[in-house]
Amino acid sequence: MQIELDAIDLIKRAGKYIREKIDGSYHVEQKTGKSDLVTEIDQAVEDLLIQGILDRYPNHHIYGEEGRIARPDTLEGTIWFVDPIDGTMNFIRQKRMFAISIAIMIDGELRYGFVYDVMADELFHVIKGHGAYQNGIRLPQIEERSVKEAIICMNATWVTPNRRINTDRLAPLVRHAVGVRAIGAASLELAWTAAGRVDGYITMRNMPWDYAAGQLLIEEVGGRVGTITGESMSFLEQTSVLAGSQTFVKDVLTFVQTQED
Ligand code: 2AM
Ligand code: CA
Repeated sequence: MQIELDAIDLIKRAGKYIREKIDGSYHVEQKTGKSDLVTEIDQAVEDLLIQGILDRYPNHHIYGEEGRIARPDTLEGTIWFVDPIDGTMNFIRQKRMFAISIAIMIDGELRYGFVYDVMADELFHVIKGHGAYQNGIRLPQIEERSVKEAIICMNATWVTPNRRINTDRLAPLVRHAVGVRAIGAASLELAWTAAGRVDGYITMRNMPWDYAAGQLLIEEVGGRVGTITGESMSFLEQTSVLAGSQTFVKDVLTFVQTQED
């Protein structure tokens, strides 16, 4: 499919650009706070991707994290959800474990997803109904694991007092799980869930460009993605994300509901 080849070509070119720039100096700015950052590189990569998409597909819409182009307010037509660097903090401080995340939605349906781990040169990609792949090798169906068999990707923020969820609901998950990991890049945490390296991902705060590509990867291998209360995604606003196998998601929903008073 041409659109798939075009997306991969753009992502690989953007990845090369990031690898060339990562050890140079660049300007860093805070967006909503000290953990929500943007650099000149994020912006340059978003510009490069937008230009590449519009050169080939002038009628398509783009929903990009850095807002370098007006965002659509409906899901009609073809929309590219673009995160030029998912895990900007990792990009700046760890210099690894960040991704370019792109999802393509056609008339409200996710059809293509790409998560490119730039420093590992590892591309996860999915075409709805035609398989999910890790560097071209097809991923098997997701393993069905309950919380007590699972390694969960989750940031510690959500089990310390916060304004989005009562910690009594999530802390028991940490106690029951085999282990908890935090990568710091939502799209990679979702791709790793699809690839079976971890068993699920939970966050209280993601935007569509963070989760859309990873969501399709997980769904294609038989998993489930929704909000922490089990609803489906709107793709237009900030949301919680609960992702994993059918068994994992159902189990977490029971935990969260059991903790309700
Ligand atoms: P980012 O690096 O592209 O901003 C862990 O921080 C994950 O949450 C990353 O995927 C990060 O994406 C995302 N994230 C950080 N701040 C966020 C915010 N204010 N809203 C939504 N997602 C955010
Ligand atoms: Ca980003």
